Amino acid sequence: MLELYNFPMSTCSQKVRIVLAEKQLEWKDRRLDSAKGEHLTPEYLKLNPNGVVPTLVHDGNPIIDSSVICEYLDEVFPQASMTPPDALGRAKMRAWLRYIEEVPTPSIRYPSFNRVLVHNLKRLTKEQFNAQADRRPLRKHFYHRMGQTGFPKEDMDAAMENLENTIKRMDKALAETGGPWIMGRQFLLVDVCLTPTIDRLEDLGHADMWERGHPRVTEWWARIKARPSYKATYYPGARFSDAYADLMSVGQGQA
Ligand SMILES: N[C@@H](CCC(=O)N[C@@H](CS)C(=O)NCC(=O)O)C(=O)O
Repeated sequence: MLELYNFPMSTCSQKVRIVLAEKQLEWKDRRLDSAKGEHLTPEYLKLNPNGVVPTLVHDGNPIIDSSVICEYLDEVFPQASMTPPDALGRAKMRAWLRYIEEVPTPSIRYPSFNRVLVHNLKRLTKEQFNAQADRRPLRKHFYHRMGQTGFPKEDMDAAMENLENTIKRMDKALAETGGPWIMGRQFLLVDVCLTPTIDRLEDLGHADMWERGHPRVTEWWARIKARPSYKATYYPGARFSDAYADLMSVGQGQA
C-alpha cells in the first residue's frame, strides 16, 4: 500500500502527486493540515524527523524528501519511466534534480510566504509565533527571519533572481535539446520537479517571467498543463488562488 502524507498546496508534495498520477498508482491521501501543525506531532515526526511534507509510506516503510520519493517510485514502479535509460542521461537528470533542490525549490518559498502564508501567522501573539517557529526541526531560523511581517526585500530580490535564472536555464536546455521536454524527447523527473515552481509563479501572477521572452518555456508549460497528471495534482484547493482568493486579489505585495 502507498500512503502519501502531504499538504494540498505544498510544492514538494505536488512533485510526488504528479509522479503518482503519471504512473496511475493507487494511493491513500493522508492530507495534513499545516495550520494545525499536523506535520509537527510526535507521531508524524517518527515518520519524518524533519517535520516537513511529503512523506511516502510504502508497505509500512517511510520514505522522505520529495526528489528521493520521486526516484523511488520511478524505480519500484517502472511503468511510464521518467528516468533516462543510460547512465550519462541519469547523471544529467540527477544534476538537474540537485539544482532544483538548491535553487528554485527554496527560492519559491519567499514569494509564497510573503504574499500568502505569512498572513496566517500575523494574528498570533509574538509568544505564539516564537513557539510555532521554535518547534520546527528544519525551519526554525527560516521562520524567525521571516517574522510576522515577511522576509526583507533583499531576500525577496535574491529569490526572484534565482527564479529568473531557473527559467533562463530551462529555456537554454529546451533550445539545446530541441524539446519537447527539458532533456529532449522523454518526459522525465526533471520536468516533474520543475512543474510546482512554475505553477506557483503562475499562481502568484508571475507568468510574464516566461511569457515575455521565453517562448520555449511557455510552450513547455502548455504541454505540462495538457497532461492528465497536472489536473489530478492541482485539484480544486491545491493552488493559492483557490484557497486564498481574498489575498490574491489585493495586489502583488512584495512578491
Ligand atoms: N527537502 C524536503 C523539503 C520539504 C518541505 O520543505 N516541505 C514544506 C512544504 S513544501 C513543509 O512541509 N514545510 C513545513 C513548515 O513550513 O512548517 C522535500 O523535498 O521533501
